[in-house]
Amino acid sequence: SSSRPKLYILDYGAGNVRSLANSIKKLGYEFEWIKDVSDFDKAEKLIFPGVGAFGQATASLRSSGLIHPLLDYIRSGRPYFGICIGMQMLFTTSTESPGAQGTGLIDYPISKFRAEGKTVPHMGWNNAWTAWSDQKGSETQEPDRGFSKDSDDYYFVHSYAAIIPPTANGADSSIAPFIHTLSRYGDETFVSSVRWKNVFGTQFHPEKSGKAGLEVLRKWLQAPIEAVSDAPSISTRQWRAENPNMTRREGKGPTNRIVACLDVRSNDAGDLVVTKGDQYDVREKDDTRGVRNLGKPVDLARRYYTEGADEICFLNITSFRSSALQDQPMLAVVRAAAETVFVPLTVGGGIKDTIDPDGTKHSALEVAGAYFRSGADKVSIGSEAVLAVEDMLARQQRGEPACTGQTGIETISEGYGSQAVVVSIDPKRVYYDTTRPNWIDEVPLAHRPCLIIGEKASTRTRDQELGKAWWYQCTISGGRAAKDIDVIQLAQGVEKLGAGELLLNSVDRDGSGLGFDLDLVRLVKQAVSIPVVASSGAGSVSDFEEVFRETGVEAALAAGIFHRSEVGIGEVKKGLEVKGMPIRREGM
Ligand code: 1PR
Repeated sequence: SSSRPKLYILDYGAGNVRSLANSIKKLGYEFEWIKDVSDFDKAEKLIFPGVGAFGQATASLRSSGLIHPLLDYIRSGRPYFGICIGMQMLFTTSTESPGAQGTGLIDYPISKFRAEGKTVPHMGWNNAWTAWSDQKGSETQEPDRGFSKDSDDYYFVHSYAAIIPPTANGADSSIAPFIHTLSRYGDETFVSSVRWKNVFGTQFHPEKSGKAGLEVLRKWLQAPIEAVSDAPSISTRQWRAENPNMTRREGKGPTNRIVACLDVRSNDAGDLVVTKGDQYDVREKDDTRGVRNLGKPVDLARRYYTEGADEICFLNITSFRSSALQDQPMLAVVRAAAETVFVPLTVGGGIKDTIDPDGTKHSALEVAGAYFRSGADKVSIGSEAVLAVEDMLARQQRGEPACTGQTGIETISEGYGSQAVVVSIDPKRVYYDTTRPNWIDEVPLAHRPCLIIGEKASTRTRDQELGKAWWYQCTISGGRAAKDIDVIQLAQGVEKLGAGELLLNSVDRDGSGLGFDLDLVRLVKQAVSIPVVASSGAGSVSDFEEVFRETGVEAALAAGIFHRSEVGIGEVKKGLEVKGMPIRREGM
């Protein structure tokens, strides 16, 4: 209604802000974008969804002349909600960008997580607990900010945070009055939200945090403007950290992520459908050989969101045939899905330098940008990553530097952050008959680090693996062509180029229901320090439990069993919970 406070969003073009816009619309609110300095005067509420790096954000705010109006806005006492970098902007400095100055409201440094014993960035679902207890010492839940239960999880993507040292004395710390919730990553406790008078901020992304995140947004949108000093005053609260156990409190997360994957392509009638192959063959086994149709992409994505998928992945499996930017239907699918799916969305297929039929060139960065603007949080690169690492290995052989700064992986991770770049790997086993004498001589030296002997394999599900050995060869164009690169070379190569996550498929296990290829997953997980999503072969709840337990991957993905409703996402989560593995409870 017209009596509602006038809401503005500050965007500086660094990433996916469409999801925030969508979630606000979904909650029934309207907003305007801040377009110039004078808009700050009109704003009665302001959200700043910062993405990217601290230094980039401050530099861009300074160069566009927005930093002082932003500061004036915050000082005026009108409500401010900063998300991620938008929250960090309230602080003075960050070790991410030495020399860069935030607004300085909170005089406390933002610093990097230690990488020992955990992967950095902290990417995934984690819980947050209110950092205050009331005078009687009981923990307050402060439902007025939407944090209802300690068990709710929120989606985080960041390497830097306001980290509280274990020895901190809460009352003395300059950050104490601002802490609203704390969270724990590995052995470190950090501030997951701040609240002070008119200022509120979350390190996590409420617009990507399912129902729990929408609730945090809704409470803030609902709060009247006058509620400026609605933060409980410091005298009535005690920082929980004064209790020495508080910063050492066990965090729950990050949780084991369950990803639903939709392979999308046009069927013979030209409609985009969700399809699913066996060993990458998506055509019916009968005489028609039509493309298998398992449903409409947007409908299925919505279903999986409701059922509690922690992440949704769209792979445009035939995009190598055409130009992704010409592929308007795929952009439209992402745009429509982002209107109803409030968990992270990954989009893959055709993310590379392309040339339209009319000769117009598009860089991989431009193609990715189009998907981010449509609502994708990450892009996934397949074939192009193999070619990039092939070039890299050749350069290294010639004694040249490994990186050129020119590949899609490099330019996109430079522009949008490495957390936005997934590499999808399609490895295929190359078998040897170990009953033959000297079989080992046939195995190229370079690929021996990923050789698995069938008798010793932990994934033996078929007798035909006995008497055999194999290594994992990378393929391109949906498994149609093989390259002389193994899965370890590829994984380590793309990590060096700046990929932030690996989506590890298996041509052999795809659609088989035989379980994940544990040997493959373990090899890759141990070869890199970025998160790995295990994919291909899930047939039952116990397959998920097994892959998390045996390999330590951060996420597991399935397609067929979800599409055919053989196993539900909630069922998978229940199975993991029973085994004591942390999961996000939404959808259960
Ligand atoms: O090479 O950058 O254009 O990207 C193309 C993308 O499309 C790659 O990520 C590649 O993995 C994917 N792709 C290409 N062809 C196929 C195919 O199936 N014919 N799909 C394909 C990959 C694997 C997973 C599948 C899991 C889980 N399919 O997407 O979801 O195997 O399935 P399951 O649980 O049923 O076993 P580029």
